[in-house]
Amino acid sequence: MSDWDLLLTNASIATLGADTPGYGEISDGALAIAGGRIAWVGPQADLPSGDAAMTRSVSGRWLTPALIDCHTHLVFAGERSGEFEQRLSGASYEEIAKAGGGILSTVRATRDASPDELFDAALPRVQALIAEGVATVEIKSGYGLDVDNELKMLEVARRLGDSSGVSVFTTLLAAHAIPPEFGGRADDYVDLICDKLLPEVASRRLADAVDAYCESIAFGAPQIAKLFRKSNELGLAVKLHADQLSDGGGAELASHFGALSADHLEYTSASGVEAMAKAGAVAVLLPGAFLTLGETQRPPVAALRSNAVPIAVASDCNPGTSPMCSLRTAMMLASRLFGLTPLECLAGTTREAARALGLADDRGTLEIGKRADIAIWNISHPRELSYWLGTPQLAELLLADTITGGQTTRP
Ligand code: DI6
Ligand code: FE
Repeated sequence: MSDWDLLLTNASIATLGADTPGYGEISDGALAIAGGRIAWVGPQADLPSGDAAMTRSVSGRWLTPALIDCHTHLVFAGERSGEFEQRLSGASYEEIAKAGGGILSTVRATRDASPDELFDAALPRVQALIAEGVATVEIKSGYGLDVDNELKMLEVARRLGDSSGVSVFTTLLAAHAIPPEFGGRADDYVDLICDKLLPEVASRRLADAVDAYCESIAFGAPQIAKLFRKSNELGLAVKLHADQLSDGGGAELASHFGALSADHLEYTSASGVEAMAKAGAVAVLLPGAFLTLGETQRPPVAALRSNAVPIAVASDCNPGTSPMCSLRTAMMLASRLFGLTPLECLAGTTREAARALGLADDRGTLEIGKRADIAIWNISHPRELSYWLGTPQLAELLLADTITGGQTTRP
């Protein structure tokens, strides 16, 4: 038995370690992996003695934690380019939603699609993320809006993880829109979610968390409070689409229920940011939706920083507001549109994205004990990852499961 399954040498390393300043840069570094976990990392000159089943030089390339996309809606059928055209001619997202388009148009297409059709449509989206270094993807339901179709979406999401090799974490977003058959009866729909869908999802362990859309065109605070209370009772983590189009007190609401994250946040107030800081909720910023909607109100980045709220960045891949299957693009947009530094963007798609999924102890940095999902890059500095647009720079994505033959433990 060797001490290590794999030893990488001659590496430039950005550990993104929480207690290290900046990128946590190590030049002339080495990294050892055992049982799918990082067993040692540091300057090669300090490498302790040990033998490795395999040793590979990465020829000076950069290693970072594999990227994590912590907010996607990438399981869906159809597309909504017609609505994009309508918005370019002046229609608003809310107007289109109120006229029965928007999310409900994707609901119709998704209900009509078989599980295989949904899977086949979504797999290339997952593969596009993998091709740019993503090893962990969160996928939400929310285009089924009834028991069978929400379960169908979650099952397809789980299957995507099983067949693509990356870790998929699923989120029940049944409270995304009011389904047409519940028109004018949103409370009854919330009851259906709480009484039927949530218990079934929890007992079948089909979702890792519960999300909701807090907005005047979707659900209000009392409805979401009921849903979150039930989720907490069932031991499911919560997170919230908060303050995207207006300040609906979403950041405060999410914080009150101990949410892992509050996402979007363009209209979040100072008190919302303070509530998040107290609750330890991650701010997930979604520049793809900001860009696609032609939004001008930016999330309160300065307040998030001064209150030390952790900031993550995600693709929000969805057919309505963020038709973008690229986390690298989200990083570049987050720096240009929101003023995040390239370091914040990389931390936001590794360490802080892991935190947003409740996985801070498990992955997202290159530190001893962390899951060995590692991206190897053809770059000369990690800031480049938030600079190029649409430029392939991934040399290799090393997955813990590939090294262990699928035996890496999952939290
Ligand atoms: N906010 C978003 O940006 C997505 N969901 C949400 O609550 C949009 C989903 C869609 O328009 O299909
Ligand atoms: Fe979203």
